[in-house]
Amino acid sequence: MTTETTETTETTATSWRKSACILCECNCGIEVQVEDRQLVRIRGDKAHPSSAGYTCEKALRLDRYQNGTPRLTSPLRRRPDGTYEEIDWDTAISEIAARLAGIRDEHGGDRIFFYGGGGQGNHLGASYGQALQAALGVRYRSNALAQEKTGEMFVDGRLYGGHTKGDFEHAEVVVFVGKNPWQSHSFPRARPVLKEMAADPARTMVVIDPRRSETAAMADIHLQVRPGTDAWCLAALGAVLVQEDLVDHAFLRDHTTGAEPVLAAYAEIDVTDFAARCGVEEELIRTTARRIAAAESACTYEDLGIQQAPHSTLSSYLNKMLWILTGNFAKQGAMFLHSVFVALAGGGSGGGGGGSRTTPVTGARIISGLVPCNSIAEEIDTHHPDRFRAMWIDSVNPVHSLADSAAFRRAMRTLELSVVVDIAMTETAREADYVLPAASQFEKWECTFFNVDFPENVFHLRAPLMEPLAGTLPEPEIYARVIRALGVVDDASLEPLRAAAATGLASYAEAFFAAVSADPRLMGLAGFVLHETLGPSLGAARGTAALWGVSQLCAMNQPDAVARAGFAGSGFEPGNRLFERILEGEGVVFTRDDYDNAWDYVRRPDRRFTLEIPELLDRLRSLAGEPSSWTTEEFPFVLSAGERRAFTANTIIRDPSWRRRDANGALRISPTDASSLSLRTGDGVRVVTEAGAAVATIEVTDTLQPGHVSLPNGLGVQHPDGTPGVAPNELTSLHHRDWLAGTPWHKYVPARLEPL
Ligand SMILES: Nc1nc2c(c(=O)[nH]1)N[C@H]1C(S)=C(S)[C@@H](COP(=O)(O)OP(=O)(O)OC[C@H]3O[C@@H](n4cnc5c(=O)[nH]c(N)nc54)[C@H](O)[C@@H]3O)O[C@H]1N2
Ligand SMILES: Nc1nc2c(c(=O)[nH]1)N[C@H]1C(S)=C(S)[C@@H](COP(=O)(O)OP(=O)(O)OC[C@H]3O[C@@H](n4cnc5c(=O)[nH]c(N)nc54)[C@H](O)[C@@H]3O)O[C@H]1N2
Ligand code: SF4
Ligand SMILES: [Mo]
Repeated sequence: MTTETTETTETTATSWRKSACILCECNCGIEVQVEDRQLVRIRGDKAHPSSAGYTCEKALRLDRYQNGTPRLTSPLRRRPDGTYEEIDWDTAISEIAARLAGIRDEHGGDRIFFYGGGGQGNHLGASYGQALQAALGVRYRSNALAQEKTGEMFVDGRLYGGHTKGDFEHAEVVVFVGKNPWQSHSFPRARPVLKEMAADPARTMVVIDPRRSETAAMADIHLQVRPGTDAWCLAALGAVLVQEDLVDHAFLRDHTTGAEPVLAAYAEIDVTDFAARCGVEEELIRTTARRIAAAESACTYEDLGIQQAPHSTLSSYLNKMLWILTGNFAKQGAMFLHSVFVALAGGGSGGGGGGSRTTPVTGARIISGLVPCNSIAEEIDTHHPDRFRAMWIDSVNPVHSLADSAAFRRAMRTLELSVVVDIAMTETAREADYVLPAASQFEKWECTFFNVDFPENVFHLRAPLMEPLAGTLPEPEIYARVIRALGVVDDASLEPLRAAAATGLASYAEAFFAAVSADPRLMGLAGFVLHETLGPSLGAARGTAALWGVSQLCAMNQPDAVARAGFAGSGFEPGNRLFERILEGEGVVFTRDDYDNAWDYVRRPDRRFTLEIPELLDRLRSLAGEPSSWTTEEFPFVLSAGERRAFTANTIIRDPSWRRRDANGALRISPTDASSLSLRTGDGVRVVTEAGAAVATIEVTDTLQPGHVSLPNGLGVQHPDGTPGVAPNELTSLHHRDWLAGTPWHKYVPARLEPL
C-alpha cells in the first residue's frame, strides 16, 4: 500500500508539510519537515483557520510520539504462559473474527463490548469501528468521555440538546470552573487569549479552583474553594443572582421554560452558610455574581476540576445556570451551541442525553450511549449471565486511564476474548489476548472529530507524512479485514457501487443512497461499504472514504451553515464539494454562522431551553444538609490524581525523555503540610489510598492549600528507559463516583502520606 501525501508543490525531503498536533483536543495546525521518518522541524501553521500559527511547547516534541517508543510491528497472540508470540495478519484476522463470531452466536452480539475508538487526534478509525459493531450486533460501548463529560452531557441534553462552548476571546467576564486552560488549553490559542484577557482592565477573569493554578494566578478573581465543594460555591453564586434580583428576566421569559422551580430553589439557599461550606469569603462570592450579572457578555468553561469530583453532574447544572440566568447566550462573548462535523457520542444528546438505557449487570445509567467507565470492570468481572464476554479496545489505554487499574486488569483476564489496537505495547495491551499494530497518526490519513468552534467551525483532515511502519496497518484497513472475514456483506452486491464510484462522486451519491434505502442494514455498515466501494477510487487516500458519508450528513443536517461556508448547491452537491475540499488536507471551515444562529442548534421544537431538571433540583435542595468533606482520619488528605502540566499528554507520548521539566511528575503539597510531615522538595513519600499505594517525589509549593495534594496525569507509563512517576489510577477506586453519571472522583481521592 502506498500512502504518499497529496502535496503537489515541493516534495523534497525538507519541504514543510501540513499536519496537526495530536496531544490535546485543539489539534493545532502544524507544519513539519520530515527526514528519515523523523519529524525534524515543527512550527505552527499560520494558515490554519483555528490555531493561526499557535502551538504550545508540547507540539515541538512530537517526534517523541513518532520515534520515542518501541513500536508494535506484528500482530501478537498471548500464549497460555502470558508471553506473546508474533503471528501474521491473516492468522490474526481470521482467528479474531472466528472468536468474535463464536461469542456472538453463543451469547449474542450485545455481550461484546467496545471501548475507545480514538484519542485526541485520531478519530478517523471510529467510523470503521462502528461498522464492525454493526456487523457483530454490538449494543454497549464507551470511551473516555464517560469518565469526564457524561454528567455535562446529561445536563446539556436536558437543557437544550447540544454541546456548548464559550466565546472566550471576546467575553467581558470569563469563569473557569475546575479548568486550567494555561496548561490544558481546550480552546484555540488559549495562552494568547488568556494573556489578552488578563491585560485588559475592562475584562474580568474568574477562576474557581482549590489550587492557585497558572490560570488562577492570572485571574482577577480566584475563588479558592475547598476541594470537592464546588456545588456549594456555584449554588451560592446562583443564589446571589436570584436573591439580589440580578437575573435577566426577559431572557428567561422569551427563551426558556420551567424557570420558576429553579428560581424558587435558589431563593431558599443560605448564601452565608454555603460560602462557609466551600471556604470562600461570602463577600467575594457576592462580588463575583454581581460582576457576572453586570457584564455585557459572560461565558464559563467547566472541566475536570468539577467533572471528576463529588456532585459533578449537579455542579455542571449549577455552572450552566450562571450564564443562563444572566442571558448570556447567542451573542458575542457569550455561550453558544455549535454545528458538528460528526456526532461524537452514540445515542446523541438530543432529547435528554440520559436516556432510559442502563447497563446489563449493574443497571448503571447510560448517558449519550456510553457505559459509565467506572462500571465497565463490574460488568465483566462477575458470574452474571449477561456479563460482557469480549472486549475490543482501540486507541485508548484503560488499564492506565480508568479508576482502579488493578480491577481493570483483573476484569480483562476474565474475558473470553480481548483485542487491543494500538501503536505500542501499552499497560492495556499487556493484558490482551490479541494485540494489533496500528500505523501511527503521522503514517496515515487522520483527523479529530472534536470540532466545537463557533461562529466558524473547522475540520482538518491530515495527510500522512510517511508510509506506515512495516508490519502495521491503518485502522480503516484493520476493520475492513475483520468485517470481510465475518462475511456479513456479499461482496458481489457491492459491485454496482464500485462501478458508480469509478464515474465520479455525483453518480456515486445517487447509487449509495439508493442502495441504503433498499437495504437499511447498510447504513450501520456504512464505513465498511464506503471503504470497499468508494475507497478504491480514492487510491492512497482509501481510508478517508468514510468522510464522504460524514460530509454528506453534515451538509444535509446543517444545510444553511454549510452553504454559508461556501458549500452550496442542490442535492448531494454540497456534501461532495465539502468532501473534495477536505481531501486537500488543510483545515477547512465547514460551517459559518452568526451569533444568532446558535439558536438553530437548540434541539427543541420551540427553540427554548428547558430549565427544570427535577432530580438535580431535588439534590440542590438537600445540599444544605449534606456532608461537604469525604476524607477520614485514616485518609485525611484530598489527592487530586491527574493534574495537567506543561509536559503531560495523557499516555500519548510514552518516552519519558520528552519532558523538559518535572521529570518525575512531583506530588505537589502546601508548605504547611510539608513542614508538619518534615518533607522537603525532592523527598520521596508513600501515598496510600484505600485502593493502593505508590511512592512519589515531593514538590513543596504555596499554590496548594493545606490538606490538598496533587499528582499529574499521564505518568507511570512503562518504557525501556524507565517508568518515572506515579500511574494515578493505581490509587483511585471504582466506587468513588458521581451519584448520577457515575463519573469518577479522580480529583478527590482520600489519601494518607507516609514519609519514607
Ligand atoms: N498539558 C496537557 N493538556 C491537556 C491534557 C494533558 O494530558 N496535558 N489532556 C487533555 C484532556 S483529555 C482534558 S479532559 C483536559 C482537562 O483539562 P483541565 O480540566 O483543565 O485539567 P486538570 O489539570 O485535570 O484539572 C483542572 C483543574 O481542576 C482543579 N481542581 C482539582 N480539584 C478541584 C475541585 O474540587 N474543584 C475545582 N473547581 N477545581 C479542582 C485542579 O487544581 C486543576 O487546576 O486537558 C486536555 N489538555
Ligand atoms: N486518575 C486520573 N485518570 C484519568 C484522568 C485524570 O485526570 N486522572 N484523565 C482522564 C481523561 S480526561 C482522559 S481523556 C483519559 C485519557 O485516557 P485514554 O482514553 O486511555 O487515552 P490515552 O491515554 O491518550 O491513550 C491513547 C492510546 O492510543 C494510542 N495511540 C496513539 N496513536 C494511535 C493510533 O494512531 N492508533 C491507535 N490504535 N492507537 C494509538 C496510544 O499509544 C495510547 O495507548 O484519561 C483519564 N484518566
Ligand atoms: S498540545 Fe494542544 S494546545 Fe499544545 S500544540 Fe498540541 S494541540 Fe495545540
Ligand atoms: Mo479528557
